[in-house]
Amino acid sequence: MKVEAITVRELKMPLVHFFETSFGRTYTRRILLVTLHCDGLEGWGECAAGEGPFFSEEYIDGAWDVIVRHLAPMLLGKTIAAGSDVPSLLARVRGHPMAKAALENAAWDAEAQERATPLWRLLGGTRREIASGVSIGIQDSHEQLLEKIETELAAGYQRIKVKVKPGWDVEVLEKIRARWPQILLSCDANSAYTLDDEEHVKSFDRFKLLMIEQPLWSDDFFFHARLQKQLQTALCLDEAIRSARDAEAALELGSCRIINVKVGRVGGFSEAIAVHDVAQRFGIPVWCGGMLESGIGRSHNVALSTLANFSLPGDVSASKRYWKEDIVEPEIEVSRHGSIAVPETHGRGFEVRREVISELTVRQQTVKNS
Ligand code: OSB
Ligand code: MG
Repeated sequence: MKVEAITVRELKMPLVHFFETSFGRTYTRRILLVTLHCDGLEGWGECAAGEGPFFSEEYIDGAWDVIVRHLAPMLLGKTIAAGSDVPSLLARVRGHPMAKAALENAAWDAEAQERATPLWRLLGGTRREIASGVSIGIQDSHEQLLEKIETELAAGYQRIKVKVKPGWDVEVLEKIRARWPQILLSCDANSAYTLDDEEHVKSFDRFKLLMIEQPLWSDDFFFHARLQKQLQTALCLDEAIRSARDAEAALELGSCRIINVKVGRVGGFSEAIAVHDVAQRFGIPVWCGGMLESGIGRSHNVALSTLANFSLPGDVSASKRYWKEDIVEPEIEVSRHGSIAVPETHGRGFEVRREVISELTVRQQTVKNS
């Protein structure tokens, strides 16, 4: 496949309901899409970067700039045989994993179309159905949170994850457990705690959580290992794992017993598969995280979740939880038993809705060699 041109687009997509984490509240997503034009094929990718540099250093304006100015020129005019050829072509740029992932994943997306095979199969997946959980943000009141949980359980979701931070944790978990003693429940702190909170976090053990996600600093393995030794509950790392090498370091140190794999955070499908493989070698389960993606990123998350060691329910949930109207067809849907059926069709298996995309687009630029 020769990369003839690359289009970047920013879409403005209001969320059905705001999403709040320990680092802030989002009402409207700015979605960055890239399209690789190669040999008459279009591969689509989504950059998971947030509106601001709060989950990680990356954010949409920076990602746009590094893609247009540095990354796209490294691919333009190149002939690539596979999505897995892309990381080495982009390696000279340090960091910017979410920007790189958008391009690499678009190349895998195109490759799956060219080979007339489902993307999930190309990635090495085997699951025909994936288990779906939900991530529920911090709400205006405890009642509002309990109502949301009730709705999601009624919809069939297999695991509830709630966001926590100091002041929105023990009391909340107490109320959830009082009402639903048995459900699969986890919490995600997005780095809201420090070592001063050790005793406090240890008190979460009584809630029999499936895991506590990323309680400490976003770049730390060492103190998570120390905390893990003090806890009965499994720790799960999200922010801290940016590569397969990180996964290996974390697992050797004992920093966590579960890993959240986000394809954007680790820089694309190749590295995500490598993280999956490292965890599998250590006997550690992984699950697929989400970044409030549109249908493009969401469909890629579905494909990734079909790999064998994605054995825990992920944060990959239905389009309608986020969007009034998604940009793919069919939209991502979840069964009454909380699972997503993996499409048999070639490529990503969810077609782009061009009219909806152009209605939502607020800026667009095509980069090509003159
Ligand atoms: O830490 O998993 C996270 C959303 C934005 C940034 C970070 C995170 C999240 C989520 C939502 O938890 C997952 C989703 O439903 O897409
Ligand atoms: Mg997280």
